[in-house]
Amino acid sequence: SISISESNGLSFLNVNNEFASAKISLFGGHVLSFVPALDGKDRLWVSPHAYLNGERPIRGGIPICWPWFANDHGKEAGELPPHGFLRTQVWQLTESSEDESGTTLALTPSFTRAEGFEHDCNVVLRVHVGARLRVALETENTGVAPFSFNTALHTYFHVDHIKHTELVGITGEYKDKLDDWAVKPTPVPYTIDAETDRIHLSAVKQATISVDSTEFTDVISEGNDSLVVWNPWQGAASISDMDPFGYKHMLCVESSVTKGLKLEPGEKFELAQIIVPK
Ligand code: TA6
Repeated sequence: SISISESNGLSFLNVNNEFASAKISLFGGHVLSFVPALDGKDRLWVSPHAYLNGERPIRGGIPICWPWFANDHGKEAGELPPHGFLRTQVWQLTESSEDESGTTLALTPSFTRAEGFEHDCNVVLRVHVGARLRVALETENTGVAPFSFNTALHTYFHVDHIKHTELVGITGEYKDKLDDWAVKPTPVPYTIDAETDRIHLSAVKQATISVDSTEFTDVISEGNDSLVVWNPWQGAASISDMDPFGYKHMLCVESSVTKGLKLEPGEKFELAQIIVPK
Protein backbone atom coordinates (compact mmCIF):
# COMPACT_ATOMS: atom_id res chain seq x y z
CA SER A 1 0.00 0.00 0.00
CA ILE A 2 0.99 3.63 -0.45
CA SER A 3 -0.22 6.37 1.86
CA ILE A 4 0.59 10.06 2.10
CA SER A 5 1.32 11.86 5.35
CA GLU A 6 1.99 15.53 6.01
CA SER A 7 4.19 17.15 8.63
CA ASN A 8 5.73 20.65 8.93
CA GLY A 9 4.41 21.53 5.48
CA LEU A 10 6.12 18.57 3.80
CA SER A 11 4.51 15.49 2.25
CA PHE A 12 5.78 11.97 2.69
CA LEU A 13 4.93 8.75 0.87
CA ASN A 14 4.72 5.70 3.11
CA VAL A 15 5.11 2.40 1.28
CA ASN A 16 4.28 -0.89 2.94
CA ASN A 17 4.27 -4.32 1.39
CA GLU A 18 5.14 -7.89 2.36
CA PHE A 19 8.84 -7.28 1.66
CA ALA A 20 9.58 -3.96 3.26
CA SER A 21 8.43 -0.53 4.28
CA ALA A 22 9.86 2.74 3.02
CA LYS A 23 9.32 6.45 3.54
CA ILE A 24 9.96 9.01 0.82
CA SER A 25 9.87 12.78 1.15
CA LEU A 26 8.46 14.66 -1.82
CA PHE A 27 10.78 17.49 -0.78
CA GLY A 28 13.99 16.41 -2.49
CA GLY A 29 12.49 13.26 -4.03
CA HIS A 30 14.30 11.85 -1.06
CA VAL A 31 14.09 8.29 0.28
CA LEU A 32 14.32 8.45 4.09
CA SER A 33 13.97 4.86 5.19
CA PHE A 34 14.01 1.31 3.89
CA VAL A 35 13.13 -1.33 6.44
CA PRO A 36 13.18 -4.87 5.04
CA ALA A 37 10.79 -7.41 6.59
CA LEU A 38 13.82 -9.74 6.65
CA ASP A 39 15.19 -8.26 9.88
CA GLY A 40 13.28 -5.01 10.53
CA LYS A 41 16.50 -2.95 10.49
CA ASP A 42 16.46 0.34 8.62
CA ARG A 43 19.28 0.38 6.09
CA LEU A 44 19.19 4.20 5.89
CA TRP A 45 20.21 6.75 8.48
CA VAL A 46 18.65 10.18 8.97
CA SER A 47 20.21 12.67 11.35
CA PRO A 48 18.09 13.33 14.44
CA HIS A 49 18.77 17.04 13.68
CA ALA A 50 17.83 16.86 10.01
CA TYR A 51 15.66 19.71 8.73
CA LEU A 52 12.36 18.09 7.78
CA ASN A 53 10.60 21.36 7.00
CA GLY A 54 12.00 22.30 3.58
CA GLU A 55 14.46 24.89 4.92
CA ARG A 56 17.54 22.85 3.99
CA PRO A 57 18.40 19.64 2.18
CA ILE A 58 17.63 16.63 4.36
CA ARG A 59 20.69 15.26 6.22
CA GLY A 60 20.40 11.52 5.72
CA GLY A 61 18.52 9.02 3.56
CA ILE A 62 19.27 9.29 -0.15
CA PRO A 63 19.92 12.89 -1.24
CA ILE A 64 19.99 13.35 -4.99
CA CYS A 65 22.97 15.24 -6.35
CA TRP A 66 22.35 16.63 -9.83
CA PRO A 67 23.51 18.17 -12.21
CA TRP A 68 26.78 18.64 -10.36
CA PHE A 69 28.48 16.86 -7.48
CA ALA A 70 29.56 18.87 -4.40
CA ASN A 71 30.84 22.14 -5.90
CA ASP A 72 32.09 20.84 -9.26
CA HIS A 73 29.90 23.34 -11.14
CA GLY A 74 32.91 25.28 -12.36
CA LYS A 75 32.19 28.36 -10.26
CA GLU A 76 33.38 29.47 -6.85
CA ALA A 77 32.17 27.27 -3.98
CA GLY A 78 29.10 28.93 -2.49
CA GLU A 79 28.01 30.60 -5.75
CA LEU A 80 25.69 27.73 -6.58
CA PRO A 81 24.08 25.21 -4.22
CA PRO A 82 26.39 22.27 -3.43
CA HIS A 83 25.18 19.00 -5.01
CA GLY A 84 22.83 20.88 -7.34
CA PHE A 85 19.24 21.98 -7.07
CA LEU A 86 17.10 18.84 -7.07
CA ARG A 87 17.44 18.01 -3.39
CA THR A 88 15.76 21.24 -2.32
CA GLN A 89 12.65 21.23 -4.45
CA VAL A 90 9.27 19.59 -4.17
CA TRP A 91 8.82 16.58 -6.43
CA GLN A 92 5.59 15.06 -7.68
CA LEU A 93 4.47 11.47 -7.61
CA THR A 94 3.65 10.72 -11.26
CA GLU A 95 3.19 6.93 -11.27
CA SER A 96 2.70 4.11 -8.83
CA SER A 97 2.08 0.41 -9.21
CA GLU A 98 2.23 -2.77 -7.19
CA ASP A 99 3.02 -6.29 -8.35
CA GLU A 100 4.31 -9.55 -6.92
CA SER A 101 7.82 -8.09 -6.50
CA GLY A 102 6.79 -4.98 -4.59
CA THR A 103 5.85 -1.34 -5.14
CA THR A 104 7.19 0.96 -7.84
CA LEU A 105 6.92 4.74 -7.82
CA ALA A 106 7.99 7.43 -10.25
CA LEU A 107 8.65 11.00 -9.15
CA THR A 108 9.61 14.11 -11.09
CA PRO A 109 11.13 17.36 -9.84
CA SER A 110 9.35 20.67 -10.47
CA PHE A 111 12.16 22.06 -12.61
CA THR A 112 15.43 20.87 -14.14
CA ARG A 113 16.75 24.15 -15.53
CA ALA A 114 18.30 26.68 -13.19
CA GLU A 115 21.35 28.91 -12.84
CA GLY A 116 24.41 26.85 -13.71
CA PHE A 117 22.45 24.39 -15.88
CA GLU A 118 20.49 25.92 -18.74
CA HIS A 119 19.57 22.80 -20.70
CA ASP A 120 16.38 21.10 -21.80
CA CYS A 121 15.93 17.75 -20.11
CA ASN A 122 13.58 15.47 -18.22
CA VAL A 123 14.42 13.83 -14.95
CA VAL A 124 12.56 10.88 -13.41
CA LEU A 125 13.32 9.09 -10.16
CA ARG A 126 12.08 5.50 -10.06
CA VAL A 127 11.92 3.80 -6.69
CA HIS A 128 11.17 0.10 -6.32
CA VAL A 129 10.48 -1.10 -2.80
CA GLY A 130 10.73 -4.87 -2.58
CA ALA A 131 13.08 -7.32 -0.90
CA ARG A 132 15.65 -4.88 -2.29
CA LEU A 133 15.38 -1.14 -2.69
CA ARG A 134 16.19 0.10 -6.18
CA VAL A 135 16.52 3.84 -6.72
CA ALA A 136 17.16 4.99 -10.28
CA LEU A 137 17.54 8.51 -11.57
CA GLU A 138 16.97 8.92 -15.30
CA THR A 139 18.12 12.00 -17.19
CA GLU A 140 16.96 12.57 -20.76
CA ASN A 141 18.30 15.25 -23.07
CA THR A 142 15.17 16.73 -24.67
CA GLY A 143 17.05 19.61 -26.27
CA VAL A 144 18.97 20.07 -29.52
CA ALA A 145 22.48 20.36 -28.10
CA PRO A 146 24.56 17.96 -26.01
CA PHE A 147 25.22 18.71 -22.34
CA SER A 148 27.42 17.27 -19.61
CA PHE A 149 26.54 16.70 -15.98
CA ASN A 150 27.47 14.83 -12.82
CA THR A 151 25.12 13.08 -10.44
CA ALA A 152 25.11 10.95 -7.31
CA LEU A 153 22.82 8.97 -5.06
CA HIS A 154 24.40 10.24 -1.85
CA THR A 155 23.11 7.44 0.39
CA TYR A 156 23.57 7.59 4.16
CA PHE A 157 23.65 3.95 5.27
CA HIS A 158 22.81 3.11 8.83
CA VAL A 159 25.51 1.13 10.63
CA ASP A 160 25.29 0.05 14.25
CA HIS A 161 28.75 1.34 14.96
CA ILE A 162 31.23 2.75 12.48
CA LYS A 163 34.13 1.21 14.43
CA HIS A 164 32.73 -2.25 13.74
CA THR A 165 32.05 -1.55 10.08
CA GLU A 166 34.04 -2.64 7.05
CA LEU A 167 33.58 -1.96 3.35
CA VAL A 168 34.34 -4.96 1.18
CA GLY A 169 34.74 -5.09 -2.59
CA ILE A 170 36.12 -1.65 -3.45
CA THR A 171 39.25 -1.84 -5.57
CA GLY A 172 41.48 0.60 -7.41
CA GLU A 173 42.51 4.10 -6.42
CA TYR A 174 40.70 7.00 -4.82
CA LYS A 175 41.09 10.79 -4.76
CA ASP A 176 41.32 12.10 -1.22
CA LYS A 177 39.41 15.36 -0.77
CA LEU A 178 41.03 15.76 2.66
CA ASP A 179 44.55 15.63 1.17
CA ASP A 180 44.25 18.03 -1.76
CA TRP A 181 42.84 15.25 -3.95
CA ALA A 182 45.97 13.07 -3.69
CA VAL A 183 45.43 9.73 -5.46
CA LYS A 184 45.89 6.73 -3.14
CA PRO A 185 45.33 2.96 -3.22
CA THR A 186 42.13 1.68 -1.60
CA PRO A 187 42.97 0.23 1.82
CA VAL A 188 42.47 -3.43 2.65
CA PRO A 189 40.76 -4.03 5.01
CA TYR A 190 38.62 -0.92 4.42
CA THR A 191 37.69 0.34 7.86
CA ILE A 192 36.89 3.92 8.92
CA ASP A 193 38.59 5.41 11.94
CA ALA A 194 38.90 9.09 11.01
CA GLU A 195 37.26 11.70 8.80
CA THR A 196 36.93 10.18 5.32
CA ASP A 197 35.96 11.92 2.07
CA ARG A 198 36.95 9.94 -1.00
CA ILE A 199 36.05 9.60 -4.64
CA HIS A 200 36.92 6.06 -5.71
CA LEU A 201 37.87 6.37 -9.34
CA SER A 202 36.71 3.01 -10.67
CA ALA A 203 33.14 2.10 -11.54
CA VAL A 204 32.69 -0.19 -8.52
CA LYS A 205 29.55 -2.23 -9.21
CA GLN A 206 29.21 -3.96 -5.88
CA ALA A 207 30.41 -3.16 -2.40
CA THR A 208 29.36 -4.81 0.84
CA ILE A 209 28.91 -3.11 4.18
CA SER A 210 29.94 -5.62 6.84
CA VAL A 211 29.38 -5.19 10.55
CA ASP A 212 31.44 -7.32 12.94
CA SER A 213 32.66 -9.31 9.91
CA THR A 214 29.07 -10.21 8.96
CA GLU A 215 27.60 -8.99 5.67
CA PHE A 216 24.84 -6.47 6.41
CA THR A 217 24.06 -4.69 3.16
CA ASP A 218 25.18 -4.97 -0.45
CA VAL A 219 25.39 -1.75 -2.42
CA ILE A 220 25.04 -2.36 -6.15
CA SER A 221 25.61 0.51 -8.56
CA GLU A 222 24.57 0.83 -12.19
CA GLY A 223 25.67 3.58 -14.55
CA ASN A 224 28.23 4.98 -12.08
CA ASP A 225 31.78 5.94 -13.04
CA SER A 226 32.91 6.23 -9.41
CA LEU A 227 31.90 5.56 -5.83
CA VAL A 228 32.10 8.15 -3.06
CA VAL A 229 32.73 7.20 0.57
CA TRP A 230 32.14 9.84 3.25
CA ASN A 231 32.09 9.99 7.03
CA PRO A 232 32.68 13.37 8.71
CA TRP A 233 33.89 11.75 11.94
CA GLN A 234 34.14 14.32 14.75
CA GLY A 235 33.94 17.07 12.14
CA ALA A 236 30.23 16.25 12.37
CA ALA A 237 30.21 18.53 15.41
CA SER A 238 30.53 21.52 13.07
CA ILE A 239 27.66 20.37 10.82
CA SER A 240 24.64 22.03 12.40
CA ASP A 241 22.08 19.46 11.27
CA MET A 242 24.15 16.49 12.36
CA ASP A 243 24.28 15.08 15.85
CA PRO A 244 27.91 15.41 17.13
CA PHE A 245 27.97 11.62 17.59
CA GLY A 246 25.92 10.87 14.50
CA TYR A 247 29.06 9.87 12.61
CA LYS A 248 29.15 6.66 14.67
CA HIS A 249 25.98 5.40 13.07
CA MET A 250 26.29 6.34 9.41
CA LEU A 251 28.44 5.78 6.37
CA CYS A 252 27.81 7.40 3.01
CA VAL A 253 28.43 5.08 0.07
CA GLU A 254 27.42 7.00 -3.01
CA SER A 255 26.84 5.63 -6.50
CA SER A 256 28.21 8.51 -8.51
CA VAL A 257 29.03 10.04 -11.84
CA THR A 258 31.85 12.50 -11.09
CA LYS A 259 33.84 12.50 -14.34
CA GLY A 260 31.28 14.40 -16.44
CA LEU A 261 28.78 12.47 -18.54
CA LYS A 262 27.84 13.82 -21.96
CA LEU A 263 24.29 13.26 -23.19
CA GLU A 264 23.48 13.81 -26.85
CA PRO A 265 20.04 15.15 -27.87
CA GLY A 266 17.47 12.36 -27.45
CA GLU A 267 19.75 10.26 -25.24
CA LYS A 268 18.74 8.94 -21.84
CA PHE A 269 20.98 7.92 -18.98
CA GLU A 270 20.16 6.05 -15.79
CA LEU A 271 22.17 6.03 -12.55
CA ALA A 272 20.91 3.41 -10.10
CA GLN A 273 21.68 2.12 -6.64
CA ILE A 274 20.31 -1.16 -5.38
CA ILE A 275 20.36 -1.78 -1.64
CA VAL A 276 20.32 -5.46 -0.80
CA PRO A 277 19.77 -6.48 2.83
CA LYS A 278 21.77 -9.58 3.78
O1 TA6 B 1 29.84 13.18 -0.70
C1 TA6 B 1 30.77 13.76 0.12
C2 TA6 B 1 30.46 15.23 0.29
O2 TA6 B 1 30.53 15.88 -0.94
C3 TA6 B 1 31.42 15.76 1.35
O3 TA6 B 1 32.52 16.47 0.81
C4 TA6 B 1 30.55 16.48 2.33
O4 TA6 B 1 30.59 17.82 2.24
C5 TA6 B 1 29.19 15.83 2.11
O5 TA6 B 1 29.13 15.41 0.79
C6 TA6 B 1 27.93 16.52 2.56
O6 TA6 B 1 27.57 17.59 1.77
P1 TA6 B 1 26.33 18.49 2.16
O7 TA6 B 1 26.22 19.53 1.08
O8 TA6 B 1 25.12 17.59 2.19
O9 TA6 B 1 26.63 19.07 3.51
